[in-house]
Amino acid sequence: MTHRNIVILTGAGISAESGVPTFRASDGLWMGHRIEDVATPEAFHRDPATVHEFYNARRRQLTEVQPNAAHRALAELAARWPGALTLVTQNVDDLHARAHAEVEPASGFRLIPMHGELLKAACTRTGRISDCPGDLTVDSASPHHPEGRLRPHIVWFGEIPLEMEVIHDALQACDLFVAIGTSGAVYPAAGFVEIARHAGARTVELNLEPSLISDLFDETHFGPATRVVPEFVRSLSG
Ligand code: BJW
Repeated sequence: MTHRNIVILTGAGISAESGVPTFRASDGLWMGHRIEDVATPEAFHRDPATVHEFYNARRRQLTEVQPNAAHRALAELAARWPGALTLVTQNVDDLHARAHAEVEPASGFRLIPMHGELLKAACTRTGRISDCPGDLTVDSASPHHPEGRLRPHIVWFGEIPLEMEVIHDALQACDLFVAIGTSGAVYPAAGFVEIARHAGARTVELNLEPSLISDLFDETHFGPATRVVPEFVRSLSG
């Protein structure tokens, strides 16, 4: 089957084999934290030091991990794909960006980190974004406002994910939608498959095991991302 416009949605599962933990492990804890203690604006308001420490630890961990064969297969696809290829990631690590930096993406490619980026910070007064290679504390001053502080550039529960209009337009225009390594537990990302279906796209899920929304896909391929993603990419004619 020949496709032209592709949207790929990735979740924590694509980075799991690089050593980045996924969110919904069996013990219900996420790196020792309950999700509501660290990933809401209310949590940051109540206890900013704990939230900073959680994201500082994850930011430091980025120096110890590398893109894996699944990230690299998508980067190679982006380099050769003649149509539009929109890679939407829910992940806040920089592993897609690093894989794509190793090859020259074709002109129709874009990467959208819809839940933010660990290596960026936002001004609490203006919302303006700056690079954030190191730790943040409650005293980290914003370069954008004299009274501003810095918060992680992360989309927490109750906040609106980034670039939603661009993503929506890409979903409406796609003829192939692929979801990789995501549980289907968090919206709006979990609803993308239905938008793509209504647009007439072929929908494919690649996951270690069935997700909460596997039934919504035309096709499912189960196995570790480092195996099933390169296999699927090889199957696409461009
Ligand atoms: C492998 C593998 C291997 C493992 N190979 N696969 C009630 C009903 C519906 C919605 C809501 C509701 N109440 C509230 C909401 C909305 C809420 C929501 O969805 N809540 C749910 C809990 C129900 N959503 C929001 O608040 C969002 N905002 C919003 O809706 O705004 C309104 C709006 C939207 C649009 C337009 C206008 C207005 C914001 C959501 C923010 C999510 N933030 C987080 C944390 C921040 C980032 C961070 O700290 O890292 O983002 S939550 C967390 O979950 C993180 C992830 O990006 C996200 C998704 O998780 P993901 O990636 O799916 O990971 P896991 O762990 O769940 O799954 C891993 C998968 O990998 C599994 O399937 C494994 O099988 C697989 N896997 N190893 C392949 N080797």
